[in-house]
Amino acid sequence: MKAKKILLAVMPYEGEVQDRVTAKFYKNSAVKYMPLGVLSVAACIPEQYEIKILDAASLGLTLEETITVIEDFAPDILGLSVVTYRAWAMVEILNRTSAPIKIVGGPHTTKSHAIILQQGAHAVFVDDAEIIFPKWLEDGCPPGVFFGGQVDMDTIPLPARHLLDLEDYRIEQNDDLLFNVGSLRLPMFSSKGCPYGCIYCDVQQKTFNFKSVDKCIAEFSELIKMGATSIHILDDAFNINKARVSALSEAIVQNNLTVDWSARGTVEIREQVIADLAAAGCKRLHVGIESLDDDILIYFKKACRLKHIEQFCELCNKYGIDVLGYFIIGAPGETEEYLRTLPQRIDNLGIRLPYFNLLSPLAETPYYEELLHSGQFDRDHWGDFCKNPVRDFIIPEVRSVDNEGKLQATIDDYVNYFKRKDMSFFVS
Ligand code: B12
Ligand code: SF4
Repeated sequence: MKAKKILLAVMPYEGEVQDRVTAKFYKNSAVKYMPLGVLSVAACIPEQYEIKILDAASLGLTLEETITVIEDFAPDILGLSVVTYRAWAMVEILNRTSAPIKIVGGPHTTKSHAIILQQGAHAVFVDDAEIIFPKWLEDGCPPGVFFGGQVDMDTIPLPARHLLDLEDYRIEQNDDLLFNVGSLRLPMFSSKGCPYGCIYCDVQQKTFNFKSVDKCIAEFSELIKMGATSIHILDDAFNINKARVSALSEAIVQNNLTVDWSARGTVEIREQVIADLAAAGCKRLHVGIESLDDDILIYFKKACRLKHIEQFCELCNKYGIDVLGYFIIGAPGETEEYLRTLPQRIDNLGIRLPYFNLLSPLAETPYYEELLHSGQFDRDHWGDFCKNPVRDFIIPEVRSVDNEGKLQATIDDYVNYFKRKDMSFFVS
């Protein structure tokens, strides 16, 4: 019998929501991330299926090219992995491809699953799909919405990275890279979820769920074997659990795993954790610092305060870990003085890799809800967009055009300041 064909696709960039958050400078097209969501699902699909992964975003495909690749492969089941930013491409692909069964998963389904069914999906998967997707196949692909909850990460295989061509993820050096860690920087997730509730964030899972140390070591080893010049752990909040971080660090040392690696976490003030990470060769921590003003940190509902940020930076400087610090400007109550002195204060803290964003009401975030309920938005723009996604959607601005322009120019100035100050960290 002919194997059934499954194609799992990441949406192309074309037509995506116009981003006000992140300046162009930080969206360096050389940096690509393997789509771990679909790779993790693919690893759980029984052998009798023929699987293709199409990462249209990383390949830089247009919508038309994406549709052509899908139609040429002619899958029996077409699975789309969708973030809300790319809901327009999702609807186009649902409407314009001919696979007999089309399904959708990814963060966009969390709130919009019912609508996605009306938009033409046969089935929609919410949350982790490693267990429910193979079960759905076994059950004969019924229609409807399927809730996967959080899976036990030690019971699932490592993402099926072999289904992709590594060459598509090689980084070609350019002068605007924030750091240079060789040509093959591969991501992994060691945990998912975050218990905090920062107002600008749409974190998908509130409960911290993690892989065992042994599983992480197996994944590190696999990535090193694949030729990774650097490993990036892109968790929501890597360092929530101190014992886990220290045990993993110890195991990295014991297993002689010497590779450049980094993790995405939160401000850490436990000295032993930073010391253990440094001893294990962790070179960078990517952390949402967001503000150096306690009132703004409180407004953002951040768990840390300025004194914690100072301690964290001091510890990272002491142990030789670089901080890639995310900052958000544009919060209510922010003063001219704050904006003027911010770069110098970041310098003084020894943060080598600052990354500036503009506060903007992303879909499904508490900040957006606040603007909606306070009447600053006269209607539910994101709700309307999810029901009827339009190409290049842009969320109406709550600031004046003048103020928005000034804030964007401020970010450009910051980028130039840090570029001028120490060109070496942009190219070294
Ligand atoms: C890595 C990452 C990126 C990377 C690359 C994305 C990539 N190709 O992987 C970069 C840096 C480019 C990025 C950018 C942005 N991101 Co991002 N990103 C992430 C992050 C940290 C990890 C994604 C990941 O790999 N998770 C691990 C995998 C295993 O989980 P998963 O992808 O959710 O997949 C599981 C399920 O969703 C499901 N599933 C997924 N796809 C499919 C498909 C099918 C068919 C099925 C059945 C199941 C299924 O099964 C998977 C396994 O359980 C997430 C946070 C998070 N924890 O998910 C944010 C996240 C996805 N990003 C988010 C946002 C908002 C952005 C930005 C808009 C931010 C900005 N303004 O700059 C941009 C723009 C993105 C864009 N243009 O589309 C939001 C999305 C919210 C939403 N409702 O859509 C998240 C959830 C972060 C957050 N806390 O708010 N991001
Ligand atoms: S911004 Fe980071 S710390 Fe805050 S809720 Fe989102 S994942 Fe958690």
